Amino acid sequence: AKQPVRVLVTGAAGQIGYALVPMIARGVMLGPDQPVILHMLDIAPAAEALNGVKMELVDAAFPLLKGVVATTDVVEACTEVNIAVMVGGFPRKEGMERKDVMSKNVAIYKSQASALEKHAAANCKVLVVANPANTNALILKEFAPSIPEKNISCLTRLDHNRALGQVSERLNVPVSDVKNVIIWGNHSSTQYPDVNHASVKTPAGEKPHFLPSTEDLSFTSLIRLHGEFITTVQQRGAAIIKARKLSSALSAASSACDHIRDWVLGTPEGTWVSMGVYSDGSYNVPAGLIYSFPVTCRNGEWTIVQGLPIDALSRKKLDLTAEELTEEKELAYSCLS
Ligand code: NAX
Repeated sequence: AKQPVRVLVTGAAGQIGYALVPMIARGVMLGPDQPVILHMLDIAPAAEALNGVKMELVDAAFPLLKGVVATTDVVEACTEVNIAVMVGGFPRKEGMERKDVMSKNVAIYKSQASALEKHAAANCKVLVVANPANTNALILKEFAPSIPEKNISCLTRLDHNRALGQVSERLNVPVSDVKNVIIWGNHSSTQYPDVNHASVKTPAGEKPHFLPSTEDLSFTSLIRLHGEFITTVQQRGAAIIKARKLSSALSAASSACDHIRDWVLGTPEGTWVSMGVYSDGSYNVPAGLIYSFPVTCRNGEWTIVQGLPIDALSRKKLDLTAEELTEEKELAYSCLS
C-alpha cells in the first residue's frame, strides 16, 4: 500500500477550503489509490469553524483519509507536508488601497514561506491560490530560497478551465473534446486567454485539429464570432460574484485539484495546461516574474511549451499582463521596506 501524502490547505475554514478538502480526501487531487493526511491551517478567529470542518471530515468517513491536523499554528501546519495549497490570505475590503491589501499579503506570505522552508518535506510542491496569486507566490519564493523555484506555482488553471468551458459552449462541443487553450500572465483581468493554438476533436475522427479546416474562418475568429471570448473569460470571476453573491469556490477547488494532479501525475500526451510559474524569459516574458505559461508535466516537473508562434495582437497582450506583474512586484517590494 502507498504511504500517505501530507497535503496542507491554508485558509481551510474559508469557502474554497470547504469545497477543496473533501475533494482531496476523496482522491480527486492525487488519485483514488493515494492515501492522504490533511493539514488544515486557519487564523485564530476561524479556529472554531476550522474544527467544524474537521468534524465533518471525520463524519464523511473517507477511506483514503488517514489523518487530519487542524491548527492555527503555522509550524505545526507546515511540518512534513509534501503538497501545500495556499488558499489563506487577506481579502480586499471596500475602501482599501491596493497597497494596504498587498502589504497584508506580503507579510502573510513572507512568514508562511519561512515556515514551509524550515518544516515542509524535501521537494514539497507549493500552489498559491490566494490573491494576488502570482505575486504572493513570488514573495513565497523569495523568502523560501531553499525551496527550488520549480516547486512554487500559482493557480491559473481556473482561468484555463473557464476558457475550455467557453470554447465548449460557443462551439457546442463537449468540453472533454477541447484542449490546449492558454492563459498567459497574471491571474487578474489583464490575463490573456489565447485560443490561437487550441484544438477540438472532430465529430468523425479522433485526431484533434483546428476547426473548421475546410472553411475560410480560422478557429480563433470562429470563437470570436460568438462574442467576447477574451473578456468573458477575464471577467468570469466578477460574473460569478454577481450571480452567487459569493466568489467562485467549487470551480476554484476543482481547478486546484487539476493543477496538482497534472503536476504530480503528468499531463496527457499532446496536451498542455496553464500554470503560473517562475519565468525564465521564455516568450520574452521578463525573467523573475511568476507568469502563467502553457506547460506540460512529466515525472513531477513542469516544462514551458516552447516555440508557439505569437502574432502581433497576442504579443501586445502578453506584454500588457507582464507589465502589470512587474508593477505588482514593485508594489510588493515597496511593502517590504
Ligand atoms: P474566504 O475568505 O472564504 O477564505 C479565506 C480563509 O483564509 C479564511 O478562512 C481566513 O480566515 C483565512 N486566512 C486569512 N489569513 C490567513 C492566514 N494568515 N493564514 C491562514 N489562513 C488565513 O476566501 P475564499 O473564497 O476561500 O478565497 C480564498 C482566496 O482565493 C482569496 O484570496 C481569493 O481572492 C482567491 N481566489 C483565487 C482564485 C485563483 O484562481 N487563483 C480563484 C478563486 C479565489 O477568488
